[in-house]
Amino acid sequence: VPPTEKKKGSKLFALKTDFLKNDEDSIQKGILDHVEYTLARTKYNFDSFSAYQGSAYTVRDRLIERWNETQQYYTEKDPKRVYYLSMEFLMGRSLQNAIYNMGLKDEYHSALLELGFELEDLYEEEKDAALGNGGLGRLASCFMDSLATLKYPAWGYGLRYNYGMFEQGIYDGYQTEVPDYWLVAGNPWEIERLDVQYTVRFYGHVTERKSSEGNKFDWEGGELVQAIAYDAPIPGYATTNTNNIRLWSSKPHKEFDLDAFNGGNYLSAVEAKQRSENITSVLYPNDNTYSGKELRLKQQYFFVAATLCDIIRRFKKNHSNWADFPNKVAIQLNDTHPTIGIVELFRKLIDEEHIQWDEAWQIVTKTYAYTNHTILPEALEMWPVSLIENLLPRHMQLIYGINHRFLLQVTQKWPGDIGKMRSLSIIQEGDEKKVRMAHLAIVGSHCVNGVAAMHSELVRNAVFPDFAALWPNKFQNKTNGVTPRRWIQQANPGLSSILNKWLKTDKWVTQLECVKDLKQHINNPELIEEWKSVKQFNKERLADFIHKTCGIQVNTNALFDVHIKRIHEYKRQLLNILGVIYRYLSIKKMSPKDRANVVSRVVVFAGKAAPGYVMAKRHIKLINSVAEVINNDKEVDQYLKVVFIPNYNVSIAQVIVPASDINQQISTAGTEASGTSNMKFTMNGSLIIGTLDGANVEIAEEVGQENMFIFGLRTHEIAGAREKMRQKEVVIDSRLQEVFLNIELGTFGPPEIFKPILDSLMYNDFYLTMQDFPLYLDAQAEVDALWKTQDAWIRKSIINTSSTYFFSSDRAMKEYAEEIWNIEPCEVETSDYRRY
Ligand code: GFP
Ligand code: GFP
Repeated sequence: VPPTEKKKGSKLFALKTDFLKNDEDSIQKGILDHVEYTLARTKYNFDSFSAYQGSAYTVRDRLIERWNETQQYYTEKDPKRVYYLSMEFLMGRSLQNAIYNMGLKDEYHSALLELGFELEDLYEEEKDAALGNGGLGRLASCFMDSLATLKYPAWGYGLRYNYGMFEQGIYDGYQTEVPDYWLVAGNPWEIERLDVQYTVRFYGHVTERKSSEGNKFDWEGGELVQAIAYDAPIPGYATTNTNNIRLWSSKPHKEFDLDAFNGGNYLSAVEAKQRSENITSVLYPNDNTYSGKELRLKQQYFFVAATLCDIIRRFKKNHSNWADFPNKVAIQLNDTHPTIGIVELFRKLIDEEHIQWDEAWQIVTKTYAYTNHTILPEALEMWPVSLIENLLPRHMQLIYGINHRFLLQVTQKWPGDIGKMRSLSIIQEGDEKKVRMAHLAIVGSHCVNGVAAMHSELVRNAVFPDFAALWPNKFQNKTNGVTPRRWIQQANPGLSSILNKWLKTDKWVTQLECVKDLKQHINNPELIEEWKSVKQFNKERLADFIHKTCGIQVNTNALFDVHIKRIHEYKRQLLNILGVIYRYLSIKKMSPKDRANVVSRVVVFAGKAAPGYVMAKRHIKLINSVAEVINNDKEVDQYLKVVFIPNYNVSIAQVIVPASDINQQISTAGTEASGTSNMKFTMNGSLIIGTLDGANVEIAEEVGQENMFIFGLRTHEIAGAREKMRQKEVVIDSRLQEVFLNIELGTFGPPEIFKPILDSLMYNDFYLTMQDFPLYLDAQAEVDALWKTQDAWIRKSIINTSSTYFFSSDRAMKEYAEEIWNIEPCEVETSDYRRY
């Protein structure tokens, strides 16, 4: 069902000068009007939440104007667009971001003050939009911000889950999961588009018809589901350009199930319809593991089927020649999750547009590009052939055809090499045949990229070496980045003021390369003092938050040592907590005189474990049990506190990151594809204690290893270290033995709870925690030593911030635009009275 076409000639540019005004009075009136007419509350008496909602609606009004103007402009200019397909967008909060990006902070601040509200308090009323698990989803959101800011004609496409990332509680030290029905708080940031709907088919059968131009295939029958668009405007910084994230929600298809109805089965007909709403019900909470659930595959297909209808509709507004498609459309696959979209576009070209096989395949591969985010084998998606055959019968036929032609290429390159064919094939043979989605993504794309230099090397040389031999030019690196708008300007107002003052400009917000000039002032005591006091302010802000959420009082003069990310064995929160235990035991043994030299620390953890990941959840329990003992031990009170902040999300990260002195990026070398919190911390002047893994390697190149605490096994040493572990040749460090002993003796609670953790280390320490432990302690000792010379520390902190240009998502997006998508900025012409 195509959306109703707009009548030709209904241009809206003439309305420009009627845009809403941005002075205090107009904003105030807008807020009050929304309180009264949208929320139906009296404007003479309303609370903070209503003030937040009223403000959000006035911001949204302004966004809609810019957004419509942008979309109209793009339609008029018809530039090549990029479509970023991602099953996850971890957007966090929107009010502050939109107000800052539109440049209306002061106006909103004073408009609200007169109504009796502090703008900053209203930010806190907003619930996070958490439609993502972790790094991958947050990356997508940072990219969206940069694309709009750089004025690229870009769209994000995804799913509108009713339940976002679960809410984590901590009870008795264990993680509990509560569904996050986020829409119950209302969502002023989305616009329901009943005018944009498509029908998606599942199951059914394929019929072959003879025709004069060869055989035709019709996919018929099965179940129909309706996809409805929900749009979230994405404002660029200081520009009219406002892009869009379009999220699909599944609804029952309007065609009534007449058979069931006539058979008197009214209720079962209703139930069948309810099932269709399940598709976009829940975000799968999985951290780098693939789940073979049919519903997940349904989500993936539903997502790309609706998205391609929309992309093709837009293309057809101005074009009839399909050869132009790759010149007007670039599609980026954020991981393999949307890979079935390759086959879906191909199917539409062949079955619906009647384009010949080779020509259709050319169009497909020129259009698609694929980003890989992990090399952990358990994360690689492989769908059983039987499942696809049942759910998407026509797609399975086409996959066989695609694979057949691909394997002919393989034979040309390696004649008679059955092994190569087997290892490269899109289909994995075996008891149960499976479709390897990563192979399909590589074969169907013109470009494959990893997300940090080292990761891209591993993708090319370790994971897919034969593909790289076949197509050496297909493989690229695009190191991740994060947006300095959210992660410096919004999260750290104190640091922003310092940058504005010392750089004598706020240009750094969009041109982060400016921050390198800060280095000139590195020895200026005034800067050092300001730096200290901003950090202090941020630490107090976090201390208040910790007190409010965990009831723990922390010393804000202590070193804040932070480890926040999904809980996973490869990220090694375990290494950290074992180190904490050692620190605790050492302090306990010290004489009062020695204790005087101890560097006080507050160790902060936050992060969620996938609900089915038993070992990760045990690590959370261990952290909390250790925290319980340490925090209640009066003897170490002033030296050590351990805090696990529950329900980690984007808005909590915005409070934690600016307050940290060091941050832990301690994954086993070769396992973390990139990491992005490492970039956020570095921007905020926090020093990394970390391994040479993922983007840490490039951060070290920019910042200098002497301004970080790098330790541990290197990637090329990992295989050897694992062999040593298997041969039982690892000598356990005596300090670690002492830690184990204390866990076994019950110092931190019933030892049987933690036995599986210790066993995992003793029998199969795959992530090499034991071998890195002594090196980790050495690095922590260096941290303590440097902390004692505060001015030297601050200088390193300044160097970190001033070396972060490369890690801006603006840089990343420019590289993608120029080297993968071949798109150009399309700046919306601005009219006079608006601020920008
Ligand atoms: C068009 C118009 C926009 C309008 C949208 C949604 O965009 O102004 O907001 O439709 O109806 F240009 P496309 O989705 O067709 O690009
Ligand atoms: C994954 C990888 C990270 C990488 C992000 C973004 O993150 O190393 O930085 O994707 O590319 F593991 P998660 O979604 O697993 O957190």
